[in-house]
Amino acid sequence: MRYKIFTAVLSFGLALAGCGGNDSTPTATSTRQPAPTTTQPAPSPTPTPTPAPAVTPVAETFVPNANIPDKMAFAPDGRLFYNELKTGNVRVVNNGVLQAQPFASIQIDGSAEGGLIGITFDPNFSTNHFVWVLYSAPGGRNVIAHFTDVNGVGTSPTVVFDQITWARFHNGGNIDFGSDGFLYVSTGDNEHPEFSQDKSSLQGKILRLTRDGAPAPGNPFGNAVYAMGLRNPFDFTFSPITGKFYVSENGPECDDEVDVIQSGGNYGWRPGYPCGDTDPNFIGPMIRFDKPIAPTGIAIYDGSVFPQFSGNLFLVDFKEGKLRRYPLDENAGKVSDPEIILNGEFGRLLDIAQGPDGFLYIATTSSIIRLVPKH
Ligand SMILES: [Ca+2]
Ligand SMILES: [Ca+2]
Repeated sequence: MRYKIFTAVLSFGLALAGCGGNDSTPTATSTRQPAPTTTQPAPSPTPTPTPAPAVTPVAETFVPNANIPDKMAFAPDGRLFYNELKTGNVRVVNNGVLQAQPFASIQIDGSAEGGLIGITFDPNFSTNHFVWVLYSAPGGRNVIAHFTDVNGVGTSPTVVFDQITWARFHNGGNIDFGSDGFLYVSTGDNEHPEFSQDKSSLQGKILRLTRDGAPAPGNPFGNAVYAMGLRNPFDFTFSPITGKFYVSENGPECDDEVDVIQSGGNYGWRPGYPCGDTDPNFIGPMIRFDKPIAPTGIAIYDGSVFPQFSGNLFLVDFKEGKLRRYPLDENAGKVSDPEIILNGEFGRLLDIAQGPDGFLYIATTSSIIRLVPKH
């Protein structure tokens, strides 16, 4: 079977306005000035930092047939793992080839928004070979477990945490380790906004756990909860530059958001939530969308392949199939207007991740594509 590889050429405006070049020739030439009587060294021109030229990206197919690849993660050795949302299979792409045998086949409840929803690698993967997953198990719980990677096969499944409930809708979520070595989890409110404001509920939250599934030391409320007031936080990422924590939050018929998460923060989702909320008792979003886009995957770029992307925040969405690139000022906690890189031509989008090769990988509902330099 031949795979049809297609390439969509994307148009980009050069973001190099104001590059003045190396103007090292002095131009002041007044003839009335006396010639200097002493010889002074010419002031050395201040070197003008020259931004690396922009590299035009093009989208190409990487995995042509993928079965709802809900979340992706790169292993430290460069393999791409992804979750098939509704089959419970964790799949592996090794050197560009999708492996026939799944890494793991997990028994899930894939009804409504349930399924295999989270994946990450243990920070100590090189020694313990743990691949961590979050999935909706039969019986109504979202379960965190790890498998041990033995030559591309997941062995020794071990459930670490099974106290998150899942509901047909507003199911969250993802898992990942922070630079503090603890495991973070995003959870949906299960269509109960009051859960999001209840510190004792694990729903509508960011959780922070030890590898054994205990509340991490230093958590703000003395339990597993790290941050609260969320509705349906699909994905999150830690900035590879600052470690700051960004989450994609799905609002009601308004106020899809990107939030910057801090310990003990309350992000405002609650019963009677007003669209465009500005209540100062809650932490407002860094990005807010008036109309629903259903934000999904989120990533911050620190690769060198596309110099003009450095430090930018990337967000994909389910409703419009857009890939947005935001210039991001992490210190100010602000973004500038986005550039739309993909605009629905690949259908709904689920996740985005930077590969070890510096390319950007994007999960659609039926494939994995990637942005590579145009040749
Ligand atoms: Ca909010
Ligand atoms: Ca992701």
